[in-house]
Amino acid sequence: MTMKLYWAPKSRAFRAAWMLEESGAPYERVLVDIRAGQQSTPEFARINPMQKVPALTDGEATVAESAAICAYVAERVPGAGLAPPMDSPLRGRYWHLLFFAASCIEGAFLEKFANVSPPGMSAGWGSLDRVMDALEGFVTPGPWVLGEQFTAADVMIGADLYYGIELFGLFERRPAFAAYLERITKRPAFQRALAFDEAG
Ligand SMILES: N[C@@H](CCC(=O)N[C@@H](CS)C(=O)NCC(=O)O)C(=O)O
Repeated sequence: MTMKLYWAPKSRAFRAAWMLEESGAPYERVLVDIRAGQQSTPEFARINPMQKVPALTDGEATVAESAAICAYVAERVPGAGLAPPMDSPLRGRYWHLLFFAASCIEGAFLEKFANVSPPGMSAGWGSLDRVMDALEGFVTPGPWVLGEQFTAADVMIGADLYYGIELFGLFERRPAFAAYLERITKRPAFQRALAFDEAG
């Protein structure tokens, strides 16, 4: 059964689209035009009650939330090697960074988009600066966030740095981020996803 990605250009669905391209698995892209309100139909709400892209169906399975989709695809296509082996101690850092992207980088985006600075002690992501400092450590020395193996965690973190720095100019372009982005953007799967993301 072919996986179906419910997707919109220039959105968080880029993470899932790039991940599927990395996996090499066949999939179908279904455009949900969020600017035209197509996420608000009852049919789509059955796939993702949040009425947001991305969402993925795989036979009877449905998955929403971009980090969950990336982790799902990594396990669904084990031959692609996009997650550390089950017995690897790097599993700890792998899950940490996937959840960090979903819960902390999202908060950093919010600070910039909404121009708010909630008290760091109660904000789950601490502050924009704390997120940026932690991220700088995660991408250093590389080449990937787990070292030699490129994984779904790089897709989440790489997509966010690309969008945050190159597309929206929200995050500071630190030298470590620029070096990581140079590696990320050279990947053929990234380039394929970017090409259809930009084409809309
Ligand atoms: N936490 C979700 C966020 C998804 C999300 O916010 N998607 C936006 C596009 S970037 C969307 O579909 N917005 C349409 C809407 O809220 O109506 C994820 O990581 O997948």
